[in-house]
Amino acid sequence: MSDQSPFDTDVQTMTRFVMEQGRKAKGTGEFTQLLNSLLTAIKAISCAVRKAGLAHLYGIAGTVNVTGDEVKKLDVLSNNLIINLLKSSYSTSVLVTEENKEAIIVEPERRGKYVVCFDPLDGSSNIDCLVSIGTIFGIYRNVSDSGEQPTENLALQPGRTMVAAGYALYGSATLVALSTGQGVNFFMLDPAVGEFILVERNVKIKKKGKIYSLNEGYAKYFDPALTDYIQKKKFPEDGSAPYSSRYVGSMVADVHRTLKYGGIFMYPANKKSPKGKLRLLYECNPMAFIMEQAGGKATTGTQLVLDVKPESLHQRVPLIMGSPDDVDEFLSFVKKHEANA
Ligand code: AMP
Ligand code: P6P
Repeated sequence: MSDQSPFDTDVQTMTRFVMEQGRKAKGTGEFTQLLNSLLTAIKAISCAVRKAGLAHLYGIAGTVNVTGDEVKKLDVLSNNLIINLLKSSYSTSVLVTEENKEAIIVEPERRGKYVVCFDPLDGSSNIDCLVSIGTIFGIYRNVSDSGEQPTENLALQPGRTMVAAGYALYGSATLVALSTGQGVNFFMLDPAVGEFILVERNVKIKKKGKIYSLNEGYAKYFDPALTDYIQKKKFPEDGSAPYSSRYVGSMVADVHRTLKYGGIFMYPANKKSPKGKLRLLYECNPMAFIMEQAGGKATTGTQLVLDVKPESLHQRVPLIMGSPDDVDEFLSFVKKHEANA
């Protein structure tokens, strides 16, 4: 009798996908353990985000994080979930999170060979108005000699050395974008089953888009090259149509839209924020890894993000990323203005 059930009885869940990749990699299983533990934390965060209004998780937790942002209860809960799930995966040795000034050195009895840098709930200033928010993570190998006491310096590796990176978007649905270096895959959470389902394989960004995304409220502080570039997006001189402007103010939402629709997302340096606002280790590097794996480009304006040698855990870098032709066009304006300077 043919299977009449409406359900796919062989659905490709993220857990299966990660285990299959693990088998192919002929690894010890530690990396698979790390990814699946992280996914459990993300599912719990998604559940909390969707219940926050009812569970009174909104509102200020009464503290501020290392970068001076007010810490909201969901931030605290998300941070603790990821720390606890990663530590209990026995696969990590150093954790760097936006919410903790110092790196977390995992106790010896639970230590593994990976370093994870993460922003547990990015865009948290948007929590109370229900705008999409997200989790961002980057995974490195612990490159210290075995037996050596791990330190925060293990997290100061260029993004290019990452083993994997990704993000979770808590939007109209909960989606995870993951790359382990062989392209980008999208997984959507089926809340009925509590599993992420593979929905898009080997995602590629458009070569050129029609959307620019940055906070134009800072136009007063823009440098001449940026002002010139944005002006040309609004008033093209080649007879093409102007670009659309889209800006959510929640990095994961803005980057995911850029990945899906093409175009350019920018949080550039400006006179008010000479290094930009976004943090290298747990915002720019993971997103740059994903963007490059999807055929996009991510630059600080002077070098590729993934080539930056980090100097401190919470350092900021300017970020311009998206469709390669759009990023290259922006860089041509930088070059033009440098030549005229
Ligand atoms: P492990 O021995 O489990 O720590 O894995 C060693 C290396 O194999 C990892 O650092 C990854 O580069 C690769 N690998 C292992 N498992 C997976 C997986 N599930 N997905 C992708 N790559 C993996
Ligand atoms: P602005 C959210 O607070 C965040 O860290 C990113 O998610 C977002 O891209 C950026 O700040 C928005 O900053 O200055 O435009 O409000």
